[in-house]
Amino acid sequence: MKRTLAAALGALIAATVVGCGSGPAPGGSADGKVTMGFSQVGAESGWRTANSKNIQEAAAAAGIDLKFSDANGKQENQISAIRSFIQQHVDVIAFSPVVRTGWDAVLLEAKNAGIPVILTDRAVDTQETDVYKTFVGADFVAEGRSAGDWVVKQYATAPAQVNIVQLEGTTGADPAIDRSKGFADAISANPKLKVIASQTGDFTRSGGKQVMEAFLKANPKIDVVFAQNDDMGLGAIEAIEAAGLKPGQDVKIVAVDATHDGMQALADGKFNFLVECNPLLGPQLMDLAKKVVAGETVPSRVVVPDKTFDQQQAIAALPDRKY
Ligand code: GZL
Ligand code: ZN
Repeated sequence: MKRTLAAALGALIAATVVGCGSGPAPGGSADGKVTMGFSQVGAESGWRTANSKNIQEAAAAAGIDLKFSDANGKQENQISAIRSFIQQHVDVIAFSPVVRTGWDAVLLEAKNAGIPVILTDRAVDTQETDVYKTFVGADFVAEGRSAGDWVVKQYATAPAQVNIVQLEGTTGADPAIDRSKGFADAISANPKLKVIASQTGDFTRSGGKQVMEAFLKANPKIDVVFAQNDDMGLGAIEAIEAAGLKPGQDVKIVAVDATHDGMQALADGKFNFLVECNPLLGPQLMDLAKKVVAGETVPSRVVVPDKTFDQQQAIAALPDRKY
């Protein structure tokens, strides 16, 4: 009698253990937490550092075990980071692709390893199907258009050609391609608005400064700078002042990101208009990751809202800006 009872009890315990565990713990982490491998572009701008901080805080808040790698702006570093995440059998991989192309092979490797991928911030061009589950980030074309619309409004009654120079983001990066497109679309409304020079400043302050110095040497009259991120615009301010001109007055500046330093420049009258690009993608990313690991369907694209700021709005918003 006793033996059969013990056997039955043993079987019952075994069943419950297998039942609630539903197979091995996710991501190889013993405590059953979701493990995420995250490959970040680098630390090139104020936006990026705010984005990284937010992702790390959101992972902690969501109880997600985050393996975070900084690629220092190099695609090959992102590819090797993703490969190592696959080796580590993480539950989910998320990354912000530094450029749009060149991801097919490594995305297929993740798919064949059965590890879901989420794109955050920047998008990719790929011919492969179902190699990432979703994208969460801003609409960069709309951001470029908002910047262009501001220029169209500012110079609606301009009697002569308006000379615009453009500081482009990292060559081949989704935000650089899309912001250029949106801006060009918007300013095509007025043929007097001319982009007389356009070059990459690689989303950095030093890049923006160097390119703006060259633009100022080569072009006697520059009316407007479209900086595809604040950091390049802040570099342009230094170059404009070094040339004895007043940024925000002699040369107007419109930029994208609306990070703290950009908002301060706008409040100080050295920028003229800012289009926000929200870096606080962390909470939505972690929520999507849990859903994807649980096998739930998620939207293919989650676009975060952006706002625009003029000087008064920047002054009002600055005190409680989180980044
Ligand atoms: C935009 C992001 C861009 C920022 C830059 O979402 O990819 O990269 O605009 C950053 O500041 O370097
Ligand atoms: Zn895009």
